[in-house]
Amino acid sequence: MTTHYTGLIERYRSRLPVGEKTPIISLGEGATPLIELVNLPKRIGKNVRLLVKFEGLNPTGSFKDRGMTMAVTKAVEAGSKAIICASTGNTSAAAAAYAARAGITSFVLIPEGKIALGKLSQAMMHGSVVIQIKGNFDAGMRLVQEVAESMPVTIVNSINPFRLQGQKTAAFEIVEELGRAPDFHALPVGNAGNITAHWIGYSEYAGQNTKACVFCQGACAYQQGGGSAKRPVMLGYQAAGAAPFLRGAMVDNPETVATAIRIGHPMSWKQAWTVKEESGGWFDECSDEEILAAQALLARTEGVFCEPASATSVAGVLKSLAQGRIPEGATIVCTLTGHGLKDPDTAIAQSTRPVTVEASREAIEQVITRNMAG
Ligand code: AN7
Repeated sequence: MTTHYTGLIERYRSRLPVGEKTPIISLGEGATPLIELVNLPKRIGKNVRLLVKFEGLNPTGSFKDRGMTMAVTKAVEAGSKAIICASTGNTSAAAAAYAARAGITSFVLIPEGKIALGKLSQAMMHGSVVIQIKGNFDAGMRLVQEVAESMPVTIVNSINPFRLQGQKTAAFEIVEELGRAPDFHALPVGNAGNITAHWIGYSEYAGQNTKACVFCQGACAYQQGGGSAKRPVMLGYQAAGAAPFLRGAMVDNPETVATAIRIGHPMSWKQAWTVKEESGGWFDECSDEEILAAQALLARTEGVFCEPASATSVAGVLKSLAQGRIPEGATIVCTLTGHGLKDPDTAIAQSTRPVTVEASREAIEQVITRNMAG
């Protein structure tokens, strides 16, 4: 028996819109670790089970690979020779890599100067046609939709419904690993595609309907749980400067250090409100300071390095725990959407600078003595 893992489409084939002849484009995405946090709950003095789903360990370093394997697979199946997306960075990295794998062209629109260095390097290295626009993600998204009307390019942003189909598999993995759905599931929210995809995944697994699924509008749930299995309460956390779900309206000039979620006009606006309603969840916002503090806390107390946007899920949960909105005893999963290496500039800016010394034994010993506890 072979144990070679070949990606989430093969693993969840029966639950995804692929056929026998579909040419699967995969880089071995999915099957990311669900890490139980051991130090952080003690540190905040809360009796909770807190786990992080580290999506930064996907092939291009973010959860976008789950959606991109499906979107590019379906684009190739349909005979498309080029894909296009607007991106705050991670979608462009994934699109570039999967297009390279498929041997097709990728065009990515990114906001000039506002995407993290690692993500830019990925899109460039994979040979994408990188188009920097003098505008933000929302402007790029509008342009992509306009251009795709007249040009032979397939949009691979999350308005492409195959994206959410791929991303829903993260929820399958969590239920399979925990043996049940968590009580709460927290995610950073930008376009709100991922929170919607997770809800679709949890709903399918529980054999329950959801109106958030654009394919079926609530009619195609898998009936495996007999319609009775539990689903989590879904929590969506936004950066305060880019929080349309908190304002209850689109935001025209979003700003945040978490550039991945610097989005003011979310594409899955309606679906995300449905997720909130159906799950009994909520949206909340975190300041840039809270986001960076959570990122550093994860890195320094748990050894987990995620990018700033990803830490928003943990920052939000810390806030909701402090407020008593999440009760003690709860099992909570936070999605860490992307790897910390994506954004080295932000990591370095908030960390202690390295010391520079002579290349001598004495100098090193001095540094050790100075830094030993006690
Ligand atoms: C690390 O790459 O929209 O709420 O263009 O990169 O599903 O949009 C990125 C989004 C969270 C938000 N965390 O997810 C893009 C892009 C990270 C991200 C989100 C993104 P959605």
